[in-house]
Amino acid sequence: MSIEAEASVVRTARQGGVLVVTIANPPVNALGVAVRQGLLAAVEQADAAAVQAVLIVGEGKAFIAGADIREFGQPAQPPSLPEVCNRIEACGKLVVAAIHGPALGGGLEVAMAAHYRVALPAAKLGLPEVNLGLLPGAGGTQRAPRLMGVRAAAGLMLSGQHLGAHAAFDAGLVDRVAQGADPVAAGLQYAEELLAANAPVRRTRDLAIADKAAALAELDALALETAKKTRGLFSPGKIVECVRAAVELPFDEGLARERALFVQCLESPQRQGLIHAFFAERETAKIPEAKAAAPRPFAAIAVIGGGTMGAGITVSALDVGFTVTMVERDADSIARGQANVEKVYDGLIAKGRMTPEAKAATMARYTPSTSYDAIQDVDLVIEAVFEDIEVKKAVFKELDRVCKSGAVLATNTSYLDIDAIAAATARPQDVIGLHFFSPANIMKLLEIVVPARVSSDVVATAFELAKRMKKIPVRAGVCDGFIGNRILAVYKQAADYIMEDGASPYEIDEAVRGFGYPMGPFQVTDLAGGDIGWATRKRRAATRDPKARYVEVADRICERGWFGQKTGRGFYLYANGARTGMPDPEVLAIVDAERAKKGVTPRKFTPEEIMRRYMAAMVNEGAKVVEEGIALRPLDVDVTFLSGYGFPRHRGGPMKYADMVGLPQVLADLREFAKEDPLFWKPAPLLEKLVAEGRNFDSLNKAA
Ligand code: 3H9
Repeated sequence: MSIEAEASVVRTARQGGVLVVTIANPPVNALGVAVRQGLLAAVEQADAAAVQAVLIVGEGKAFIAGADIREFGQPAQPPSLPEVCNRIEACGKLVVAAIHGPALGGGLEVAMAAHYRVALPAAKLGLPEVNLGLLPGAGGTQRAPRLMGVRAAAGLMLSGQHLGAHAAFDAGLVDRVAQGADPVAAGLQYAEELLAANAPVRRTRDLAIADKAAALAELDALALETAKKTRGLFSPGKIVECVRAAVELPFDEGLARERALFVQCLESPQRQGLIHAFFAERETAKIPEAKAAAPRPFAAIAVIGGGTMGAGITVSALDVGFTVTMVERDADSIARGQANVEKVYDGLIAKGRMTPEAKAATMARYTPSTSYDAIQDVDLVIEAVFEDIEVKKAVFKELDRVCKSGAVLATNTSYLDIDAIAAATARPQDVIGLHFFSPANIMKLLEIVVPARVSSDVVATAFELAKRMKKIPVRAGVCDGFIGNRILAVYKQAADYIMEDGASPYEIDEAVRGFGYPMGPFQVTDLAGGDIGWATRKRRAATRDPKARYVEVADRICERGWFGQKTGRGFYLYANGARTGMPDPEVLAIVDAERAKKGVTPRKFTPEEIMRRYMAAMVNEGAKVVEEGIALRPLDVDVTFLSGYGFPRHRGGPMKYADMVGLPQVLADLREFAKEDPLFWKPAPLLEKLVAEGRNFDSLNKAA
């Protein structure tokens, strides 16, 4: 790093008796090595110069968003952030931090090492390291409890939540809330007032923690609660240990303890998985079409269909300020559609999360209609009718008839051929797929399915819609099931094989939960309704490879009318409307009967054996999806599963998981399983190629 570059990311300038230190490291002023060096040099300069105070501010939108996450896993470069924070705190001149935007992680640690803090209205203060598998490692675990008390500090670190300016003031994190958006003006004014009042240098390290005995008792309870709530996660428990050190140890020993535990977190595979997830979620929006074309402008949206999906999509659109016209085929259906929308808002009102006035204001942007003519002026249509290609084609013919030229026509489908739907119109360049997940107003994932003839600006518009709706978009190509449901179908099949070969559905669900999923595959089937998968299996029966192994257990269950939770019975028993199912001996008898019919002698599976197969199936299909260009990169597969299918975030997604296990190991597993069933377990050529070349999936993320 040249001197000029160092100088440019941290600038110093004298304003009267104050040395203004400006961090200018776009986009978010992360604390990379040059910033750390610059900050250290600025404090040295302040101590040596004839100034009375130092003001630290950030340029651009952020104060400081934290350590530079890209440096984790690389060799450490001095000075370390703890050193920088300690030096700021030790400064003999009064140090003030003026916070006008995000002050997160290491950013808040810098602010807490300053002697006084002022926040402006757009400030956001937080210690979100836990979301990255880390803990605040630059004194945050020792300084936050001294400023805000043990319980509040632990809560801030364990939740990763951000506090606004006023909440931070109430919590004791900042000393003053100022108006406006200019941190230099607010900071200088505060510094001058402090100087005029002869305010002392006030070091956070010297503040005492009140009532240590009570604090330790609280921490005992919190340790138990955290272990229960964050099952399987590494860093939350370490955060509690650090806070305990803040109470029990002198400051410098507490810092040393924090450092040791921070390094343990840094070296954990969970940190790798979570940081991969953080960047992957930001990469998925970087698609070729967005570089090639600008989105079309849009404000008025139409949703066709008022069922669960249509209503959920409508709520998503209303929530971010769009006007929505909902179209249904008759008066009864549109009344039901409107009721489905209102039900969501009434639920929020009942929980105290929305006022009736806010509901009325939102519903004022909603127009129900039974006529397509009502949508001739809208900019974007999302069709969400029954999942049947003929029904959808008929809707698109109508859209083609009424919609203005240039309107974007989107279909919400989970597996249908969007090229065929586009071909039903005279404007296939305007037709795109938007696969929302249920409930659409809650689930973050949006698969944006790109058919062959769509134009680039329509794809860019769909990504813009996702951004405005605060969804996580993933670009997918057209195939049966796109990225998510196509891969799901394969690992679900693996689960069925494991079941028929000897493990009970309950053992499989338990193994999958043990891996970190909130639910196992058979619980998911029961929740979604067994009839849905049954319909898909019937649809695929004609095209199924006759040589492919087919497990009939689920069909036997569905034939009895046991569709899961909604019928009180599926793979599990749900007595009296219970939401948690109990194992059902009759289901086990069905499984036994099917095994006997196929001549299978059941064998034992350990949870590890179950997961090796489950994951090998998922990764292998993921590799095929990447190879065929259905997903742009492995990270798109990862984000699909993290945000739409409950894949444990700390494992980074299936492809990242495979990289961490090692692709040679995954390939060896597939080859071993292929001895039993060569058709199902045939390794993806991409996987074989990567192993032969000594590469991993991540090498494809970088190349894209
Ligand atoms: C830490 O501090 C550890 C310390 O306790 C101890 C150290 C010893 N580093 O999100 P956006 C990039 S851990 C590097 O799209 P927004 C991001 O990838 C850190 N890069 O914008 C993106 O790049 P690109 C604790 C970062 O306005 C661009 O900036 N801090 C970092 O929606 C814009 O980001 C956190 O966990 C970073 N720290 O949201 C905070 N942060 O344009 C993490 C962002 O190439 N950051 N980038 O895709 C955030 O929560 C949000 O980025 C923020 C802005 C709220 C700041």
